[in-house]
Parts: sequence; structure tokens; C-alpha cells
Amino acid sequence: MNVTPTQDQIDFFRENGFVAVERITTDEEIDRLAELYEQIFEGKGAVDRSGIRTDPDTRGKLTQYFHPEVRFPELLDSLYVRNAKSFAGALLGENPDELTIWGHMIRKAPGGREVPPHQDIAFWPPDYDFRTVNVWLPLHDCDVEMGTMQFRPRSHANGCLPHHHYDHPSQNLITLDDPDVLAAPVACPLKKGGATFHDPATVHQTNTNATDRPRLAFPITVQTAPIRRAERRYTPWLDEFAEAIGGERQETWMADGVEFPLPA
Ligand SMILES: O=C(O)CCC(=O)C(=O)O
Repeated sequence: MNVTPTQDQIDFFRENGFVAVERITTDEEIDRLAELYEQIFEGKGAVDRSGIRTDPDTRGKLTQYFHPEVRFPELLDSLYVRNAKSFAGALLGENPDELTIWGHMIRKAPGGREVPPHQDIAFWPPDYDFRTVNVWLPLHDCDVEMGTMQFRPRSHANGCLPHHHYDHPSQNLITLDDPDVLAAPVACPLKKGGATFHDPATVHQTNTNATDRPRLAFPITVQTAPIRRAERRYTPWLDEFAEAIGGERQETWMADGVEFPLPA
């Protein structure tokens, strides 16, 4: 099973900054991933991303496990990752064999909080550009009520927009200063096996999980190697984060499970 975009999907992605795909992998592979989630989220290593200022009812209900491909290298050879690379390669006009990925797994428990509007580019080290496409795969049918992805069409056209922290800066939970000037969010409900692809500058968000089932998602970033920028991106929220955690800044990047120093 090899998934590549049609010209209409490429045109839609370039114009709107996102595209949904009906099937990127098999149900069997998704079932194996779901078993892996049980192992991962019951063990150590998942971090609470619900924030420290949330009320006790929502705390601990949004957990993430970063870089699962390091502990489970077989993920790199999954149909999901292979198809994500070929699809993203066509969207970016890059050779899929030269692209790498890093991933994170997200578990949004029933009642787990919303993720407010943000751009992924706003998290990047500000001296670098990566050409990326970000892929989001839920491990089951996923609708708005459960917290499927919602995108602001054409919001990727404006580069990195101003963000601020909505919890203590040490949590690095950021949201857009002014989402109201953008187009209204378009939700992408997905059937099991479907996925979305978005540009790193596309503003996106998800709702609270209002169902009684956990929402499991496996986003990956498909990327080229980092390119040093002539001018630093304006991201004061990253300075506040660095200050809040004692001055530490991102000095490495992850590619297919291997950590590399960011180029000088
Ligand atoms: O899964 C979610 O609820 C949000 C995911 C997201 O915003 C992201 O991966 O950038």
C-alpha cells in the first residue's frame, strides 16, 4: 500500500496549509500501535502536557511521549511512516528517501483539555528553518467531540505569528495572540486509518475530549535537515521558556531516532 497525493490534494495543501487523507495505513498496523500505547502510557516516560495551572479535574489528562522511535525503532519502518514520507515528499517537492521524521504520541483522556490555536513553527529553535510537513494520525475514528484536528485555512501564508504562554512558561504551552483575525477553524473528522497533513505555519487546535474514551494520536514531523537562518525568528515566548527552565535551549535535533547537534 503506497499513498501519494493527487494533484488536487497538493494544490489544496499549498493553498490552505492542510489536507486530510482517508487512509495512510492498515487497521492491523493501527491496532498494533494501540497496543504499544498501552505499554507506553502505563509505564514511565510519558509527560503531563495539561499544564500546572489547570484545575485538578483536567490535570494529567493530556499526556505525551516524545520520540517513541528511539525506544521502538521498528516504528521507522512502519507503513504509516513510509507513507507519511512519500506523501510529504510530494507535498514539499522533496525526495522522500532524503526526509527524516521524529514523533510524539499523545493520549487525551476523557475530559482532557483543549489545545488552543498555535503554529508548530512557534516551537522551533529560532535560528533555524526546517522544511517540514506535520502529520497527525488518530488510532481510531475521531470526531470534533473527541478532539480531532481543526485548521485555520490559509493561516500558513503569514510566517511565524506572535504567541504567548497560557500556563507557567516552564510548561512551554503557547497559543496565538490573535486567532480572531484568521479564518474560522475547519475540523477534519477522520475514520480509523485516516490522517491529516499540515504546514508547520498552519494554525491548528483541538477540542476537549468530551467522550468517555481516551483519544490516542500519533503525530510525526517529516523534515529536511535544519538550515541556519540569516536572521533569528522573533519568538520571545521561547526566551521566557528558556529562562523559566534555567537557561537551557534546544541545541540538538532528532532525525529518524538519532540526535544531532544543530549546525553552527
Ligand atoms: O493532539 C492534539 O490534541 C493536538 C496536537 C497538536 O496540536 C500538535 O501535534 O501540534
